[in-house]
Amino acid sequence: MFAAGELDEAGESVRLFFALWPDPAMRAALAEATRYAHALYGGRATRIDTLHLTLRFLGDVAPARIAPLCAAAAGIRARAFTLAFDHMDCWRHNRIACLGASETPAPLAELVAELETVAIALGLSSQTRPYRPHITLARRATCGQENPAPQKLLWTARDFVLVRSSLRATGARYQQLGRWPLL
Ligand code: 2AM
Repeated sequence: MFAAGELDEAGESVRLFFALWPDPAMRAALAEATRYAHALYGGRATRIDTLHLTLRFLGDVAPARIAPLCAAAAGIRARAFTLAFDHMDCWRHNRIACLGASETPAPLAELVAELETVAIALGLSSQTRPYRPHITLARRATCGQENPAPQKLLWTARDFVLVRSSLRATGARYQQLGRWPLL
């Protein structure tokens, strides 16, 4: 389903994903949602500086993939869009508390499809699960019976990024490798 642990000749790999990264105003709004989710569901709140929306998780790939991924991402011509986060969710199967968007705007679906084409062209595994836009606010959450309806949060996306994730005991550390505009 995902790229399964690709290694280069030196036995190295990097964990990558494409994402939307919030601007300071959106990050502040997401910080408030995170505090709310943490108060409701407990668990480990997402560090505020790492809040994001994943577009396409690529998994562990050889470092040599970074340059062609960036070149392909630079060739994407996708439209800017506004995404409405309209509900709080707590997923029991992986204990993630998140903000969800009921509607996937057409330009977002097109961008995700373009990134899928990029991944396949580079020989990475295809994504078989349907895309569900969500922002993880807490992990190891204790999901209750009811999820409250939070205030609607609108995110206007004007660019997208390629991110490297390094897993640490204290949580993932993220490094942006490239940023490309939406039109
Ligand atoms: P999540 O927050 O729902 O776990 C970096 O790990 C980002 O990629 C996270 O936003 C994570 O989503 C997403 N992701 C998607 N599929 C993943 C997978 N199989 N393993 C780890 N992260 C994944």
